[in-house]
Amino acid sequence: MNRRDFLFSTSLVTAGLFTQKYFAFQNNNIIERSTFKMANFELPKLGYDYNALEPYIDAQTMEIHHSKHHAAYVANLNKAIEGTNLANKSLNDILANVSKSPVAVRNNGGGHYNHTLFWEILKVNKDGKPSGKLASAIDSAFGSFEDFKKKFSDAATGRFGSGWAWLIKKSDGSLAVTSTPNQDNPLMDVVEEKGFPVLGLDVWEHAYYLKYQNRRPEYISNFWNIINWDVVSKRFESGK
Ligand code: MN3
Repeated sequence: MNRRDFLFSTSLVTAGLFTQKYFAFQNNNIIERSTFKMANFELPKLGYDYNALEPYIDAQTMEIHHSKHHAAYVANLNKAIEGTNLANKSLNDILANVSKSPVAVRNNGGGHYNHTLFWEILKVNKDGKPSGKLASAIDSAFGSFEDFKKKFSDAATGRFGSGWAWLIKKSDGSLAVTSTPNQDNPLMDVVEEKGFPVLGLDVWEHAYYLKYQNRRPEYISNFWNIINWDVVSKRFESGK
């Protein structure tokens, strides 16, 4: 077994820990060299079953999206930062300075962050609406909830190719709607309009094609039935 195999099997048995022992071979003996934070971001578990968002998002789409697409972003992010000085940084730190990193870090770090957020803010909630401070902030930024829905839906529909639509909290605490290509997000130092992502919608075809085919607008209009506004409110109130 070579060293790479050994590191791999070690990370399997210790999956779930943020720090791992680092071992190396010396004089044919395995010795512990040091303990440091490995590149070990993990695929988060969903807080619900793959069929929980039906009929708005089908179980097969959810399963492939989470267990294949998101899992690949995590694996490729870990591969891209392994052995670099990014391996002991938080994902937020990595994204805030992503202009200095290889494009694999940008694509896969963004992919991991964006999907983690996406799973968290989904829940069947037909005709649900924001309330409290978030509802007031939406009214002051956009005029009304209906105006916000239109602006956000337009951003999602109009994103050419693959990307995301966002509701962000800017540094002055106010809200804005933005959109980013690929797996970019508003935390990154490469985007024009920065802010804390409060709500995000994945408009990559892999997010909707099995059920909606080319009908992205229908997927977007159904999104309003699956937003967990309690989680979105918490993101708004805690996010900087
Ligand atoms: Mn996706």
